[in-house]
Amino acid sequence: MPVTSRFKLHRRQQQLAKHKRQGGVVLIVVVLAIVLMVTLLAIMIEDQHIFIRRLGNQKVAEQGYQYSQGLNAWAERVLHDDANRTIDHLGEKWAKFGRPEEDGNGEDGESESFSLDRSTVAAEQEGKDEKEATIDFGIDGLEVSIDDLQGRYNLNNLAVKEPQAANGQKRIFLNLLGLLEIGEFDQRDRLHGALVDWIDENDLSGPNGFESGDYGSKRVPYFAADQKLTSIGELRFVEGFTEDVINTLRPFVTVLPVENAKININTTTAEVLASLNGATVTDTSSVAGFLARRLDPDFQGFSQITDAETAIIGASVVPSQAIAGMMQVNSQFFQINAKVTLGSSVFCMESLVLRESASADGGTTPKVSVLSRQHNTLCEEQSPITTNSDEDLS
Ligand SMILES: [Ca+2]
Ligand SMILES: [Ca+2]
Repeated sequence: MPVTSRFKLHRRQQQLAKHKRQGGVVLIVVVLAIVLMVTLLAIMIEDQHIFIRRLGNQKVAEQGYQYSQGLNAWAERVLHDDANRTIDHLGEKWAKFGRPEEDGNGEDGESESFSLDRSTVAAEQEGKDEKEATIDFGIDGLEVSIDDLQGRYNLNNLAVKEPQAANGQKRIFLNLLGLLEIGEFDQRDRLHGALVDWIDENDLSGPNGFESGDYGSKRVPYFAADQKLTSIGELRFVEGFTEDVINTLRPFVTVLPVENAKININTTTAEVLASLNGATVTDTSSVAGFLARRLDPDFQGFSQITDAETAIIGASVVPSQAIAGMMQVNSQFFQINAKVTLGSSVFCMESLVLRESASADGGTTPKVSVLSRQHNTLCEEQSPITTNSDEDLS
């Protein structure tokens, strides 16, 4: 074979080998590119899922908020339309609003009007057998109720500065702790001292007090609020107020933006009413007996406080009087509780509202105004005391 041909053959063999190598590299590149694409695609799909989920959550939160707003507006209207603002009792429409009536057998009856499915009602009214088509709003449950906050003791009353009034509030608070069996004698004094120091504007520790200097030496230091409480939950920061203490107190106390809130004897409990005694209270039976009059089906609300004063005097073994100026027969502060259930999500809203009494000159009826609002996505239980039933008093 001539030299030229051998050289050509050798060159072709080299080119073939080169092509083979290049083919291998291309294959690896293609495989890598496919792997990369699949990975990117998987990440994009995952991102898309998260995005869709987030959109869903936002929609539920927004829907829950809007429905809660609607329930609030409805409840405000019910409070506004209460014909008699001089007497407020548990037989009135606002107190029954959203709460199922008992059917006489001790079992809950139908709730008044919370179904959006009007077809059954319409069919019954028109004697039709067939159900009409209904719109699915995607709502599993709408719950709303109104609590009278003046059935509870306002902890911010302890902020009052005038010495005689402050002593009266201290007596009420200690009586309430005693009746609820919270702590021993000296522990109750410490709870009172710590709470007063938490609320008062100064930084001087009072008797049994606990001020910013004391909170500052804790492992995680903080300052005392030195202002009125804004929520019951804030008590967790006050020295001595353990979870047990707070949970026991919760149904009987409230925090209102005033320091002179009176108790409505038409909606309160025996424990709170008996606490309004100038001496140490030992027995709530006289007060419970008085409040049992509310069970009368024809009860129209107590219109004056003299009998309540007599019952309170009977709650103490030593001669004593009811704390002056702490009772009334109507209320200005209410709480509207709204709960919306959308599938597996719940949305709760609690609004503190002020409804002023109508002026004596018969001028325009003051409207109901929202003072504060809390969204509670965990829907923690806020056990109300102003229920329809007074059974626990009997
Ligand atoms: Ca009323
Ligand atoms: Ca203080």
